[in-house]
Amino acid sequence: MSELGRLEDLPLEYRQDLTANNLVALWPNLRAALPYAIPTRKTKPTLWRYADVRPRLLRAGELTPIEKAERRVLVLANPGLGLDNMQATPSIYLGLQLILPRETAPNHRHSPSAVRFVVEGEGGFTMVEGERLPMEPGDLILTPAGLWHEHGHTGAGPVIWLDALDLPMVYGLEASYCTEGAPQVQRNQPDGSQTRYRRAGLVPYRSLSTPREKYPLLRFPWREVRAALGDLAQVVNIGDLVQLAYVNPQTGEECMPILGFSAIMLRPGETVAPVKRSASCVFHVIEGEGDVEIDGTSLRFAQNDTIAAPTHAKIRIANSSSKSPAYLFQIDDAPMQRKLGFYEEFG
Ligand code: 1HN
Repeated sequence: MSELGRLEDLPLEYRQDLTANNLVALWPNLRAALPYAIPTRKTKPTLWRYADVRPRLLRAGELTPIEKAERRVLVLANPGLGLDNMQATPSIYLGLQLILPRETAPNHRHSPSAVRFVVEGEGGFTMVEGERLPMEPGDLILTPAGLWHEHGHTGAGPVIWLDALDLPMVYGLEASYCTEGAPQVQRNQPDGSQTRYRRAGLVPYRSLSTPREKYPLLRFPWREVRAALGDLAQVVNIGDLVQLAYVNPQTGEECMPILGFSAIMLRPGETVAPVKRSASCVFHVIEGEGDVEIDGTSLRFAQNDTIAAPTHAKIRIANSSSKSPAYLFQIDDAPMQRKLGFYEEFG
């Protein structure tokens, strides 16, 4: 491997002339753009403690009425990527959103795709294209690109959920925008997608002869995901991952185009070392506590905490309880990387 020429090796007059003509010599920059063996990663292994975020989010509820916020969110921003860029990883936007009783977050739709993972509270709902989806702790709700969505809260006490969006990608492509709309009229069966599609291996008969819906299933109830993980745990060897992916029940493929979603169960006392991957990822702790090690950085996690890991990271996750399982919600950008043809696992 030969040493590449440096910028300083070029005459000043030539460099200035290139600049004046909007030209850049590649060779002094080539190794930065294309490092050997492993990408340059600015993403820092980062943990946001729910105990730190929650009081600040509730304070936002006092300081800023919903009308002044549209969406009342504190963004989980990775310090390695610059807080203003609002990236948990290069591809994943994360925020914790608060809605208070009787508030509504107005109807809109946009080019980025979003999911909501409910963290606490009862009585929240999201309306998607006229379908009212209840939001119970642990539920995953999809609001894909282009679909109208609004939120409301008819219960008591705060409702808080984790928003995950592919915003960094869509914004980076200068393609992120939104449209506002009048409040939706409820027109579908409430929670109808879930009623029709939630059982793996069973789909509505009519769906076989009608055009594919792009997003047939919009809500994945935690109660059922948790039970399915418990069943899977009976047949997976200790130390192997008990992990279920949230997919489109008609195609079996990832349920969203850019970001992927899955749930992991760690049995009491279990430690797992997921295969090293080219995808960046986030873990949100649904239940339990333990330790995660990301590229040598150790982080202790508790319920509702959220953790970001860079691409190509070496990860180890340990459930520190010898009595109770731990459950994690995982977000990654593997769907996008697979589509773009460079997804890798380094087994
Ligand atoms: C959005 O539409 C929501 O609908 C939340 O609740 C957070 C962050 C960036 C762009 C759109 C929502 C968002 C967002």
